[in-house]
Amino acid sequence: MLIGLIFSLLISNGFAIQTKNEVCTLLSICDNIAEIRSQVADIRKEQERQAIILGGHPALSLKRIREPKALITENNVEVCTLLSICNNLAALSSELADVRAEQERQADLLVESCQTDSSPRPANCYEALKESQKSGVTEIRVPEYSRNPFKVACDQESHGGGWTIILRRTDGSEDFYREWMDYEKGFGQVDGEYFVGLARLHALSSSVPQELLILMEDYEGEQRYGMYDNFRVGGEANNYTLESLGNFSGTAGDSLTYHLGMQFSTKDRDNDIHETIHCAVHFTGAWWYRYCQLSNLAGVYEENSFGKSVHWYTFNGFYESLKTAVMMIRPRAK
Ligand SMILES: [Ca+2]
Repeated sequence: MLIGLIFSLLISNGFAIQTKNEVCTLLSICDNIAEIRSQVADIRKEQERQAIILGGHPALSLKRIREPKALITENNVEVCTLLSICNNLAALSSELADVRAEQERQADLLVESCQTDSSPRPANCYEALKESQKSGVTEIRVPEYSRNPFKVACDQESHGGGWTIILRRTDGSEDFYREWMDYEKGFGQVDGEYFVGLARLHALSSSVPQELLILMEDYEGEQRYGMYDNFRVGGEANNYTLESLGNFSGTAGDSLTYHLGMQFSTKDRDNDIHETIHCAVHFTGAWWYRYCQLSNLAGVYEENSFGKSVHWYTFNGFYESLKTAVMMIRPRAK
């Protein structure tokens, strides 16, 4: 009791040991560590805020930072022992390593941001078409996504042109059986097989109503298409739900309206409504699976087993894979 009173008197002048006269005790060490950890936590909060400012799309930029374990509580009720000091120092060391890694990442982002290319860019392939750009790879800037432009492929011939290609299967060169993070960011070669990425797709389709065109060809050379007149994909918060499709027209039949209202699923995210099957794993793809699918354009190329292939049920059924499948969008004509 008396010792406790003496300790409390000794440390009552503040956390830090500021003068040589102050006695260095276990408690004062614990208090100092607690104060340092609290300051590190403040720095991490500030880093999270800056990550959003620097990174553009927060879901892609904000590295998940581990929550520190509170080995010393705010009111310091934990027993202050050599063991707890060692544990706290270990935690502090790990937290500082995280802070440093994040600081280095943000420095890279800052450099990139200072080098931002601010020259004008079309916002999509329809604008590129108006600037007389031909089919092929072009750079677009979508302010809702990022200040920096990114590359997409444009189809300026089919159905009047102006189409931004969002998914393309042509030769099986790219692996489409991938995880959520890849589908969110996009992957592949923009001059070949690729997926534009769910975050970009949301940004592209959320500002202006879009038409969706799907061109498909089977191995007999038969070509069909499907068009929807009001295509929109939701954001990260609802797992990029297929929010709108509008009316269907075309020769391939409608194998997508079945998926309307569904969230996107990948092999590591089961967002379908099938209670016993993880559709993305079962059918080796990634899609707006329901219970499970009528279309699977991100399925396995040249695969011919039930449901796993690149298929569009009302064109080629559930077995034989399509030779080509291209999805593209264009701002809807007013
Ligand atoms: Ca499921």
